[in-house]
Amino acid sequence: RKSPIEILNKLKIESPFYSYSTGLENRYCEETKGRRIISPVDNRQIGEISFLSSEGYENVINTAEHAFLVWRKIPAPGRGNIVRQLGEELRKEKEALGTLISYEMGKSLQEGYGEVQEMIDICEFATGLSRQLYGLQIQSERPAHRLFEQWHPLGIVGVISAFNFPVAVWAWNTAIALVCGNVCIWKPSEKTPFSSIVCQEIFSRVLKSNNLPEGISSLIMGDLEIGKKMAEDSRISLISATGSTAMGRDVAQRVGKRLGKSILELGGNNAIILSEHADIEKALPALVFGAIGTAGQRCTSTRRLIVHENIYNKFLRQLKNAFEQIKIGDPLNEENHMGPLIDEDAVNNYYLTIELAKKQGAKIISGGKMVLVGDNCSQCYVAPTIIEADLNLEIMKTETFAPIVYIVKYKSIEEAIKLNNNVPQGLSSALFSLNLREVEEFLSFEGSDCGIANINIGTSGAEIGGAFGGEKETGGGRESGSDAWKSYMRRQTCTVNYGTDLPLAQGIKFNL
Ligand code: UN1
Repeated sequence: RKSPIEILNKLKIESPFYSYSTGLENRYCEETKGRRIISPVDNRQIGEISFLSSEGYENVINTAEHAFLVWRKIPAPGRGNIVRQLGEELRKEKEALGTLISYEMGKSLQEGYGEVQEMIDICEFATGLSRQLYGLQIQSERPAHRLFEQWHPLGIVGVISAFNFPVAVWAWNTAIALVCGNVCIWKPSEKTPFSSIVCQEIFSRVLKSNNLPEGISSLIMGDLEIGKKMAEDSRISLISATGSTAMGRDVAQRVGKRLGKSILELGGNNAIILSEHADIEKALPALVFGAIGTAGQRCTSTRRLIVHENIYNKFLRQLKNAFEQIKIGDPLNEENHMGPLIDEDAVNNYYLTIELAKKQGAKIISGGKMVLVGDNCSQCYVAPTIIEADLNLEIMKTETFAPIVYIVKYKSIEEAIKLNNNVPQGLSSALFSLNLREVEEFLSFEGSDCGIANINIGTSGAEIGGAFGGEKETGGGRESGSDAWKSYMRRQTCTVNYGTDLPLAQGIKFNL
């Protein structure tokens, strides 16, 4: 197996848009404001990146504006053909890129591969979509008039993505935005820059071989200051931002001030309701994967378990047992279920949350401590944690990006739904039950208030074909499949009068 450092060394990229070093060559020096990128897996330095200067930023915007004029002229199926090629290149690099994601971010190798697969899938979806950007024909109230809707590209789309899905979220946005005729500027998380550099490199290969300008897709390295700059920049028509609710609130205000468009995909606080009518054996792995997958750092991670009182005690024993079987360690070793948290700040948040829960009267059933997994590993490995909670536990309402799950008891399905909805966030939710009545109640308008509502599967691991996003503090945006593409285009309502008279709508008479 190639080491992730070797994969990086293979890619000697010279671009005006970012500078980086592989750690071995140390080409980094452009600016004082940069950072060392350390793998949470083994504490080794992967490389160093430097942030883009203001001059560099202007360069990126100008290049993107130019590229837009070329790109929008290509018919949508032609743009789809380019996105198809991106998907094909990603398929070739699935193993290498998946390994790098796992090493840089700390998710399990299987999840690293899964993330690349998600990118390939969305490229295929977008390729098909490029022939289906349908408008609507509307019946006009006036004779000899044709009324219809059509969709045009917006211009520059800014994508701000988070460390937990360092590349898939970029692909959901970029593949769709591109077939819609936009060009994209991507600001990835500064915690996982190398996975994004590889994607940029792969895509520039595709663009070059088709004689297309690089500015169709640009990469910006920077911290939140550059994110703010993008949010305030009226040359960027749409900002699609994924991250914390605090970040989204800030982005929304900056974009709102200039009346720009935004798609926000923010925090989740996702619950699974486990009914007494559930097939518990099937539910258990879904529940455990939801809680500990990506070390609890997905926005769709299962954070709350709402369990029927009749099965509560037995289930809690099973869950505790399952949690204690979780193998924690190097995520590149496929025997392990769970890797590290992203960094020491994340570990501190894990402890802080557990301390707060205790202070607020909750009981730690399992976990709650750091795990030492060997000499060559980092200090970022923690034990998956079960916290038995009172219905009113305050800390349960906040999202902590860590493998912590709260468990509470319920009596009636109505009460369980109320608990599900009783948090500020509204991303994903699930009910395990074989009882038709409660299933339909959960899915009805009186049921879950989340953007995603699942039956007999967990809260995480959504397919790309559906629209992805959530309500309330999750931000309300939708990305990925279904008709989410409409947010990446501008709608135009057109009325054509092909008659010889000029009748006015609403029957208004106006004679000159
Ligand atoms: C995220 O955590 O920001 O549904 C995205 C899922 C993944 C995407 C998560 N497909 O868990």
